[in-house]
Amino acid sequence: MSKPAILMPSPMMPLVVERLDERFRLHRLWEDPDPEGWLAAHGGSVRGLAAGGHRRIDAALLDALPSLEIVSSFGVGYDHVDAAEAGRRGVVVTNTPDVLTEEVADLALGLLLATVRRLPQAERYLRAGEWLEKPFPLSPTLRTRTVGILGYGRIGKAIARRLDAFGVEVVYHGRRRQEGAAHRHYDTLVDMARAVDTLICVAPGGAATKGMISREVLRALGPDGILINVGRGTTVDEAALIAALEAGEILSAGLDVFEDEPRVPQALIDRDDVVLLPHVGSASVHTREAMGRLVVDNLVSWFENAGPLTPVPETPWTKA
Ligand code: 8YV
Repeated sequence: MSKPAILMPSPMMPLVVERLDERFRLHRLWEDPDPEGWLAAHGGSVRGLAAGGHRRIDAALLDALPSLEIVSSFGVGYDHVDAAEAGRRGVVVTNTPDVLTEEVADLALGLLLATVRRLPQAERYLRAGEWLEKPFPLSPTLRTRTVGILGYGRIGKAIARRLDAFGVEVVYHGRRRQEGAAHRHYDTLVDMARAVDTLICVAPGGAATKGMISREVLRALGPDGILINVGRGTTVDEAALIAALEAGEILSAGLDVFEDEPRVPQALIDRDDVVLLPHVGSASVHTREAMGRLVVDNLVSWFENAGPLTPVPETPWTKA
């Protein structure tokens, strides 16, 4: 039997490309001189799709792939995949949960500490020779803070566990109160923002969370407020965030994700009081390789008729 055809619309890490190449007929669409022509001629033969990068996997692309069975997406967030549309067409979507939970939680704590204690600013100060003149100014503290988590899922809980160990009070907002949760729940984001001074966003992207962290929420966080975002840039109204920082309505922000990556607004780059990272939450060799292996393993498992390993909720899998 011929190997199933797998389409890779945009570049992925070498481990994924090499392993898929061994087992499947892999087509690297981004290297094709005429991607549209290739899709028109061969789209009908594609049975699996390996999705990395942020090219949208939407109805238009699915239209070109009538025999598609599975989309195996890199990353726990899959807002670049129209999973509901895939589900309507009987196409399974998988993501890479669990393998990155602790890594992203580690990064969130690092970014929180860096932002509160102004670590990058302190390091720049030393390198500039300013320590020779006078000590670095005293920083704000984590000690008096209450942290509100938006997105109390696997990563949110891993962050909460770390904060528990740090002796910091944690609360959360989600659509529903979670049974048996160790932390207090708030029904609305704005109520939680009023009650805390530090907001950590781990929420997924997409239409449901777009712009949720609004000017109103930032104002509710208050002048000592610190926003940390390791979820998706789209969840924060970036223009409102810049305006709130400029007006002194919040103290600072630590951001790993942005609305239009890799473009970061100059107004943020110009500010010395924010900490900005290039979307590195899961970006260690160890964790990215584990994510890559899971992308491959989902496809292998599917084409061995063993079902998907980690289907997303929009395309639940029940064995026929
Ligand atoms: C990846 C992420 O950087 O898993 C996610 O949802 O945001 C990150 O781990 C991203 O998906 C890579 O494209």
